[in-house]
Amino acid sequence: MNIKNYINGNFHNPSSNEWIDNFCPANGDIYGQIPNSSKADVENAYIAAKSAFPSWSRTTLEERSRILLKISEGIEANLDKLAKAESQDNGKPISLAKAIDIPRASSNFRFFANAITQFASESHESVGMNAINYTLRQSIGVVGCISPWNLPLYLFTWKIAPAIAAGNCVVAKPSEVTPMTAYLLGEICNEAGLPKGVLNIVHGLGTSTGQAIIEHPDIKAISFTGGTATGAHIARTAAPMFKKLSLELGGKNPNIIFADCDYDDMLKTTVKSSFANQGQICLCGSRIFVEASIYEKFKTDFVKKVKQLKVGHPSKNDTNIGALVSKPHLEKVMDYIKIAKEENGKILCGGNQVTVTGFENGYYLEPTVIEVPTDECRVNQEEIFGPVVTIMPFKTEDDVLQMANKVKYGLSATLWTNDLKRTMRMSHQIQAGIVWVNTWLMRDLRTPFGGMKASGVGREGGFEALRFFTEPKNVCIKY
Ligand code: TXE
Repeated sequence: MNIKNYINGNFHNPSSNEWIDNFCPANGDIYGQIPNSSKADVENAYIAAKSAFPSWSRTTLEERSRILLKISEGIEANLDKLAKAESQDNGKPISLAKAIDIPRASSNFRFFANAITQFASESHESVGMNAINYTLRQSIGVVGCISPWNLPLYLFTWKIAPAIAAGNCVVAKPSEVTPMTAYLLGEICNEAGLPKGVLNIVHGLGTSTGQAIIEHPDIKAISFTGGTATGAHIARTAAPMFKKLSLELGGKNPNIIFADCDYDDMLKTTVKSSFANQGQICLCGSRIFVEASIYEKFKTDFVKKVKQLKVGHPSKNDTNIGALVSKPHLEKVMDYIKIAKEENGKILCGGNQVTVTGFENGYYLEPTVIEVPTDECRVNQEEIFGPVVTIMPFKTEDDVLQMANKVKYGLSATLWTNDLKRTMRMSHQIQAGIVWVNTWLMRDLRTPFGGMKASGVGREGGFEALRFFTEPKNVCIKY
């Protein structure tokens, strides 16, 4: 199936008529093609967005909210179709796409449809000076949203919904590796009555199509989720043009387990936080640190549970681990397993590719647990972004805190303990944008979301996203 660009409410072939193959990770087949969009296509998308902006930015909040709610309902009504498309495009189990990805894409629109009606700005009375200041929060204009392949529609809509709720018009690009659900979203937006040009979706490679978006002189803000190296490149490109940037990048998140935790709950959740979505979530707890007194027990129990995970075709309901997203990505993850061995890491389970009968060319990999001799080895420092976790014991709270913070990333952290004082001490000192205590990936969409250090700049979520997608202007009136 061929995908098209969605520009000004219509579907278009790329102007160059150049196409990129789209692979199905479950069997390695090419099952469609996507536009290899050029600068000219991005310019067309920009022109459509620019012409839609004056009217959309003056559309009442009630009307914007009504349309966003209709998009949310449209996603819900197409749950099965979208989940199937997501699973086929990405390799993730269909059960996961149905339970998490697509419902969350719908929630993103519902959440920002409501949030925009509650968004308020400040006023400051300048006492003794007979003046009042108020802050206008104005729509920015045309903004760019660029998203990755791991949670395709989930993250695409996480950016688009607040951008258009705040009155902007958007030029968006999903990952070229997983373009399908973004393509299907276009039709849903038309059916929901989103005015033409408010959202424009261009498909293509990061280095050409994405590059044309980030270097476009009149696309004033960029919200990006993806790899840290790409984020650094975007920052370098956008800085001299003084664009507003929100960068949500990689992570190498510590999962810190103390002996006093609720053990069964911790064990069950740790399997999830290690391997959900084949470990391809920037929030996965990929470095597991376990207090020495329960280390051996944890090791045995964890490995036993991980071995029970079923690697299989994403369309099967009993599949726990589907296919990795692409062949190059599988190769990258496999390389890290090799590196782990060279660094004297001990593979406690997994480590090998899996052949799924009937789908021999799919990109399947066993969930892998590596016991590392030191926290400084590469597999403990670099983002692998696959079904691979490291484990090692720790003795004291100070030791584990140091190891937790001794990476370049700072996205999220998980703590398992019932000691309140320790919870407070640790969560205040851990270098991460998000700390989960006795849980993982529990999301309240009102909370600030993002990372520190090499995990990015800025926060999205709730009013933070609406602040990002608006320009504050102070108006001072003397009376
Ligand atoms: O991401 P890229 P990749 C990490 C993970 C993974 C690594 C690389 O470790 O192995 O990053 O993945 C677009 N201008 N994460 O190469 O390239 C690209 O087309 C503008 C973590 O797939 O960063 C896609 O739409 N855009 C992560 C998006 O950027 C450009 C999720 C992300 O792709 C561009 C994914 C350019 N010059 C990978 N170059 C997370 N934080 O969740 C690329 N793109």
